[in-house]
Amino acid sequence: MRDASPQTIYLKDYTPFGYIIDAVDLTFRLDPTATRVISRLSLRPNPEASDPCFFLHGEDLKLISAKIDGQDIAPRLIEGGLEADVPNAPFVWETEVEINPQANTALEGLYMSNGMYCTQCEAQGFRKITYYPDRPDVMSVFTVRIEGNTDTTPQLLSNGNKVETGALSNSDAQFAVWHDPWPKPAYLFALVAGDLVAHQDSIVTMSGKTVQLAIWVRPGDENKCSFGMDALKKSMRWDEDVYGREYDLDEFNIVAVDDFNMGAMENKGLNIFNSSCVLASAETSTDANFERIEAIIAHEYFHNWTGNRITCRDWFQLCLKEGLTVFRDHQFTADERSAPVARIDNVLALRARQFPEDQGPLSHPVRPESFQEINNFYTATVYEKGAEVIGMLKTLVGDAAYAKALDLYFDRHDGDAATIEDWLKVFQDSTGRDLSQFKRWYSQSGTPQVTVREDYDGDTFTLHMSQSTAPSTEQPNKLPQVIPVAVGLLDDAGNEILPTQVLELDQDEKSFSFSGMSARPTPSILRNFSAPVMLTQEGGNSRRAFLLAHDTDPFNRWEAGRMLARASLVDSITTGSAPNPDYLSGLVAVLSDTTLDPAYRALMFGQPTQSELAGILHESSTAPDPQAIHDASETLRAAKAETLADMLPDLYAQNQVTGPFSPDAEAVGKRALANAALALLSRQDGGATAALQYQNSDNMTQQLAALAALLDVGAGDDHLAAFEAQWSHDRLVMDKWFSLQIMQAKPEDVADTTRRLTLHADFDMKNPNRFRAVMGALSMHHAGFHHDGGAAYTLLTDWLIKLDPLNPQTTARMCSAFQTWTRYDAGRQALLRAQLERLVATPNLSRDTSEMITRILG
Ligand code: 0A1
Ligand code: ZN
Repeated sequence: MRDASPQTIYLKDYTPFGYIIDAVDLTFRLDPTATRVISRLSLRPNPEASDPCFFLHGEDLKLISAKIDGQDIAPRLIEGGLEADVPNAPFVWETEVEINPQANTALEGLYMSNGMYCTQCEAQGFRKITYYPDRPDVMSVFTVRIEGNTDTTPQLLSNGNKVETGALSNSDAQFAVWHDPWPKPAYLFALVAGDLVAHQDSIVTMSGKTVQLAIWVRPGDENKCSFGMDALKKSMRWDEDVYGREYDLDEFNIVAVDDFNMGAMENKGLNIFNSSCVLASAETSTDANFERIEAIIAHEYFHNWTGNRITCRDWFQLCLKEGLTVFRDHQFTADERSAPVARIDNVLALRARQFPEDQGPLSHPVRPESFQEINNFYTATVYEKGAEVIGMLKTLVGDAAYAKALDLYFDRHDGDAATIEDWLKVFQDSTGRDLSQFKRWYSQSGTPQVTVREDYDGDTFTLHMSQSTAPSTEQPNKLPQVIPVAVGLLDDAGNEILPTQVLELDQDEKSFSFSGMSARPTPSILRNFSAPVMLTQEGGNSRRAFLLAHDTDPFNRWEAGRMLARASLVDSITTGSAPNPDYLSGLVAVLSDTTLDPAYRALMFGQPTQSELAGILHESSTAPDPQAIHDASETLRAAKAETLADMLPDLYAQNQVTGPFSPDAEAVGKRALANAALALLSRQDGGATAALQYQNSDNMTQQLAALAALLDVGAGDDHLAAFEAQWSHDRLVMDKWFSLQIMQAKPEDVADTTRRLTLHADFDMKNPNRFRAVMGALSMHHAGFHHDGGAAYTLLTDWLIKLDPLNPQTTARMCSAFQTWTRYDAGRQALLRAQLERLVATPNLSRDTSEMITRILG
């Protein structure tokens, strides 16, 4: 949406809408370029509102007619919508508008993807469909009639239950009527129409009701639905078992769409998925894809209660539904797969995506207090940190109290558009605990820094903890937050002498003592990553090596290895020293321990990302040198390959999975470990084992890992061509082909490789998945993106300028590639600033992109 003077919207300015909508009746007459939408709203004045102004949002709509109680009227068309004088009594409002789905490349509102009609209404897309109070606190009961061509749109889907279908007289068209009995805000509205086939199933819910389930896909994709369907059924059962939540309609539909800005959308009874987040097969999907699909299906399903039955009063409360739903999908994954592995994966994602956000110019509280474009706030802070905040609340009140509070939340707020205040009050009322300090987790931005000092007097061991959070422009003085710090104590032999306890650090400084210690214990601090903070502690590398060998907390054991690797890398980068031998020998010990889960051992192979290292150097006031970081990371990998040389062939061989492919946790773990070994093994054997694996693989996990290993050692060109020939018909697999070449390129070749790929016939900038596959890989290749001269900065900016008029949302999201620009040396900063200024000066730049760049420039 183009807007000459972007307006800032504030949480403090909330006022309720002046009218209640008792019922919404919509009729769609589908046409690719001229769809008619007839809307009939039954309204009455809202007794709780003080402002009777009747304003309806509307964007890019051609108004055909408007009526009040059947009488034609002429509403005032103003920027962003219309106004009208309406009765101070119940009345019926009707409009007919025309819209052009085919011209809608922004993928917001009603648009077309491969000949199929599809909607995306969160956050503010419904206003591109019809005039409506497009705000989440206006909830109503929707009935939707869809009329479409029988040949091109044999399937007509919307929210709720299908109540009627039929042919339209004297034409080749048909109709379907859908009724959703549950009041919902407009952002949960959905419509899909097209030539689709269904993978169908059913489930009997906890109260004995049968629900029809379907995953709708384009013909040809029907063999890629069974994994998603199983994930859906598991999610439904899990929500009954763990949260007592039952599904509430007669049917549940999922649709796969190729052109979609995000991962998926929880529209009531009709979830719409980016096809990359639902379609799965052994041949085309990696294990990581399977795991992601399972988590996203769960996430969208769980929204049925946390988001749909209880929604948000306004968009500032986004974390109310997203933080809680991410937390629930994390719990689900931990239950379905391995809890420690799931926790490590979550923390890796948090550090990779949320920490940089919190430490840079895009930092904002979990509940922001202002925005220009809400689509820019679907962030790692709202989602991932929002989930961490719920996890801390659960840790602080305990599992039983959490369960009780959630029951009260569902009882008290079912059907409401709620706030964070409502959420916290539920916990206060059910536990009696004062949560006013805890609330700062929602209002203060930034990652707290926790420092721990130790004291031992021969009997009492004391942990002196302190916390601080760097000031930000809006919040120059951050107040102490309540931080649950899970701690255990170990003796010299690694025995646990104090099992995990949760210490509450709720002041700037606080000490915790443990008496009766006959010898100085070793603390294991922040177990299971009990709070989203950065921790500084005593003990250095010898402490880390000890914990890597002995910690009884699996997260902290992994973390000790990670911190050793990190320290080794930082030393190499800053002093040129060789990789730390304690890290390498500790790794040998852990990887040889066959009692440990293969998936967990596979994670032990990992080392901090180059971008993470850049952040750490910046925090310690050193401008990161991307090439030096790259070289040190490569040297460490080479040292690992050498140190582990004797064990790699065995690790590889012992973790081969036999029998038919399955993406279950055990098989996934073994493949992850074997492929981690393969990556290093290739450095010894020049890619011979990888070439064999490539040739023999019957699944994408093996094929792609082999191809990556071959490219890594410079022996993959033929395989790359073969891969393209094999998969050129499959969009999702070709996304991998595009990304991998950039990710595996040498830093000096990254910009050229990317430029070459943008000239490939299959590079389609209008498809967000393809654009992200290429431009996302460019921006994530740390040393390549920041390579001397700034060619990659210019290339990315060129493409953002091209995409913005077509798809502002995806453009704006990609701008976060620049969020860390102030970390770098003056030369790079000047190059980056020049591109940011070129971007922001682009005529007619979207509100989305302009807000992002303005914030990034600071
Ligand atoms: N609510 C969805 C995410 C989502 C948000 C915005 C979208 O379009 C702008 C689409 C999806 C979720 O959390 O899964
Ligand atoms: Zn969500």
